[in-house]
Amino acid sequence: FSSSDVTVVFVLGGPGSGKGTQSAHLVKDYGFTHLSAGDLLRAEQNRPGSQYGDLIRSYIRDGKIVPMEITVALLSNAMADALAHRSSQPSGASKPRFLIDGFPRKLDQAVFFEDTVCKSEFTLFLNCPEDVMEKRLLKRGETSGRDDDNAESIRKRFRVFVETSMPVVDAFRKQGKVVSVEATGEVDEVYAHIKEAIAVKDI
Ligand code: UP5
Ligand code: MG
Repeated sequence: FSSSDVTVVFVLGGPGSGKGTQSAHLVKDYGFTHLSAGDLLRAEQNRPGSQYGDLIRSYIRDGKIVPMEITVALLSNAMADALAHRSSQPSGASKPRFLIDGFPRKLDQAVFFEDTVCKSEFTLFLNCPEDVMEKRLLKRGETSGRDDDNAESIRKRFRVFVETSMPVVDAFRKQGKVVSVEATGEVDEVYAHIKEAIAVKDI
């Protein structure tokens, strides 16, 4: 994909910072196609006949980052699918826009994706302290059925986020490509901050 044909915005932030929740709002107001790397991996994990099911399950439970070949293939297939659907519709004139949530989680993934799939326009970073995120995830864990919404997996996810994924945000920040938003308040309050912060962006 060429960034002259599609717009890619990454949504990054710690586990439970609200990436999925806020992406849903952005889809409604800006017509983004939302692609959650974690959701795509969970779908692949549960797809009958997938050769990666067991691998993905064990990586996610341990909060480890799944080898990027798998994740990037899932993402670029989902982008191609969305574009194929779109071209059969009498679409508007604007470029297709993708919100890619929870990816890239490692520096080499960021470089690989931008070199081989598409350059990102910017990264929306949801900044949230661990105690707030932990509370949200434990609460969700009461009903989510997610293998990684338990105290031990959450601890591992936080560590991987700090050690491995924050460097991605820092690298994009050095390129002047990060919009950072405080993600601690109520959902609507955080969303209002996001809208304000991205108003200056050409999307
Ligand atoms: N909630 C949200 N916002 C709130 C607010 N403002 N106030 C109060 N509550 C709020 O929100 C989490 C919970 O908090 C929900 O119950 C929500 O209602 C509430 P959500 O919007 O789901 O937050 P999100 O940041 O999306 O949290 P998520 O748990 O999805 O983050 P993770 O980054 O941990 O999960 P993800 O699915 O992206 O990845 C899971 C695993 O997949 C990774 O650990 C890794 O093992 C693997 N993975 C890869 O290997 N590679 C990838 O590229 C991606 C994932
Ligand atoms: Mg999510």
